[in-house]
Amino acid sequence: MIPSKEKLLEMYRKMLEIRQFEEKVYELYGQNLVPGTIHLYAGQEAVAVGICANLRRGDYIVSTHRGHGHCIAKGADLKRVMAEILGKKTGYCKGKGGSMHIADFSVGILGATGVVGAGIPIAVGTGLSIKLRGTDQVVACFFGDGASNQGTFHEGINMAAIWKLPVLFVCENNLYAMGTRQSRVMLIEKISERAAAYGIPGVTVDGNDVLAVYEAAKEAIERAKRGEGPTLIECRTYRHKGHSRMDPATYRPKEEVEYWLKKDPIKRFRGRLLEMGILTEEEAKKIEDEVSQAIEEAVKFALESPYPEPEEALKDVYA
Ligand SMILES: Cc1ncc(C[n+]2csc(CCOP(=O)(O)OP(=O)(O)O)c2C)c(N)n1
Ligand SMILES: [Mg+2]
Repeated sequence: MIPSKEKLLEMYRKMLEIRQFEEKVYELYGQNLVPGTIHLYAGQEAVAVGICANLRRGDYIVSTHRGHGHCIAKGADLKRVMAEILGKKTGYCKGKGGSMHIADFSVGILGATGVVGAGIPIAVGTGLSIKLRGTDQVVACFFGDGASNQGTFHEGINMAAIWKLPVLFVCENNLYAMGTRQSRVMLIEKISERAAAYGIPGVTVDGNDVLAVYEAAKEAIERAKRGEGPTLIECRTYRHKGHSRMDPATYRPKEEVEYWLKKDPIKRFRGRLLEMGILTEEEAKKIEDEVSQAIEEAVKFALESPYPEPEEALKDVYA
């Protein structure tokens, strides 16, 4: 079922927010204003938004090193995310975590991790907690194609399967783990086939089609809420930039990059909304301007915020 007009427009706005946010981060990184590294989400927006559009505030997500988009889609505050990335005191971790450590329990963002595959057991524990507490919440766990070769993936999914935990395992297959192409490290093409090994459903969807992702998530959530357990959703997508920092990604064939740029999830969704009569050029322009404004405000807030004091370095480090 197609979501309501309001929902569709909200999804479009979120996708734009993520894209413009990431473009700004890239720019600020180039100006040496970002301590540490960054892994940009541009190109994969349909995944985070398609999944999170199905989640309520009280549902959870577990994010990754490429997590800005997940957090924005789940409702994180743009200003505090930007401030954290710039290492400022007003950021989510008071500037001590940076790009890979955004968490906001108030909107169900349980955190990100720079350890590939490490979010999977956390999501399984979250699923167990939901089951023991007897609520109707769900948890969506994002991870990449590379992470699906980690032991945590196999152990985690197996446990979630036998205990029928309400977890959505969302594999963002962007074809590469750093510079390593999926076909070099896996003899199967569809990662979703691995679901069969654990007796759960697995689907592969076009991860650049936000409505396809939305539908797959909806079905998985209904299943989870019926007590039938987890689903593995593989979303085939592509990152527009290199792996991290200023990686020029020269290991990717030019034709491949062009092919995927043509499949840009935002352009496609915009076109679809115009076609469906949900959006007019005028309305689109208005949303785009509002988003630019919000991103500008987030950057201004972050730039004007102070750095943490050196004396605060060891505060809040351990719970
Ligand atoms: C356990 C572990 N091994 C290796 C790394 C180094 N590393 C960081 S990101 C990355 C690639 C991850 O690829 P994928 O899971 O496909 O996610 P993507 O970066 O494509 O979003 C690797 C190998 C790490 N951070 N943690
Ligand atoms: Mg990958």
